[in-house]
Amino acid sequence: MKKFNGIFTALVTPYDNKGNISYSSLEKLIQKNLDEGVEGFYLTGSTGESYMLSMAEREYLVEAVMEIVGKRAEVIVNVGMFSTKHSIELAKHAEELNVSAISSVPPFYFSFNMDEYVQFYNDLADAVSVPVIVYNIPAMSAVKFSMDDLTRLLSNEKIIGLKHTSYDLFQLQQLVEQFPEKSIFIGHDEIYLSALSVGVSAGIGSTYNIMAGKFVQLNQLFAAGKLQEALKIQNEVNNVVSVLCEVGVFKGVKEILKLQGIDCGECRKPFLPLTDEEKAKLKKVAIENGL
Ligand code: NAY
Repeated sequence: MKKFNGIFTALVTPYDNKGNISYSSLEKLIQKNLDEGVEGFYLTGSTGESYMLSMAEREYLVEAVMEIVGKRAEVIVNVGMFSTKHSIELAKHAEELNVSAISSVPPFYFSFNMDEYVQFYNDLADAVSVPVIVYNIPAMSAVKFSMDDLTRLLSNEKIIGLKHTSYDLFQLQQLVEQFPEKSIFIGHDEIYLSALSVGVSAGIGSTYNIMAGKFVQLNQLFAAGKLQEALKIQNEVNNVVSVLCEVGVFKGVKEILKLQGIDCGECRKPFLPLTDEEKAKLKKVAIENGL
């Protein structure tokens, strides 16, 4: 069974000045992340504004990223949609492009029962030969998986892992302990070091776009047992995350990327542009924390 380790940047979707996906900014963003040592990319997740992209744009983005990345890194694609049919369509498209794995949020808007969610993931796994990763994000999907539910899901051997975008460290520890062969990703950057302490060895995050190097460093320091130094880095990360959460994470990440020389445009409406005051706060915290 394939097991993923390391840092996976949940890419923002860069737009040009007409609001279309910008290939040239995507190239710069990918190169920056590779230079900082990431293992791979997570596409069309929350950070990638997936639910504000059309199906065609989601497919184009995967095509563009695969062309740019080549064999230099792993690529995981979120194919979450409202129905199984459309998720399978995106999954098949991603499979044709030879992505490393697909991932999916549980179908949302309508509330389904647990048998329906489990069937959704099994259908997805049956439809493609690439591995499947469950995207657990209760705050956005409003679907809360218990350990029993996750055990049912992970009993399918084609479901090789889970992206845990939750602050529940107890559930995270149980997952890592009970499923050592599966890839368990931490999806909250502000508890990255805590996740390492319960045995996690992979992460998917939005703030990696602007500071992947700090997470690579956290892995190295943790492996070397230098916990005080690791905590110092995590605290720097969290100074930035706390301002990002205040102004809106994806808008804020794009603003800091602009300061770093990569113009990704603004997040799509209904997100509103940042105010000058918010931009100034971001600039200050970025400088103070070495970005
Ligand atoms: C996604 O799909 O892009 C992700 O889930 C990436 C992980 C991010 N979670 C969310 C909900 O966006 O990086 C985190 C998050 O932005 C960060 O920890 C701040 O809370």
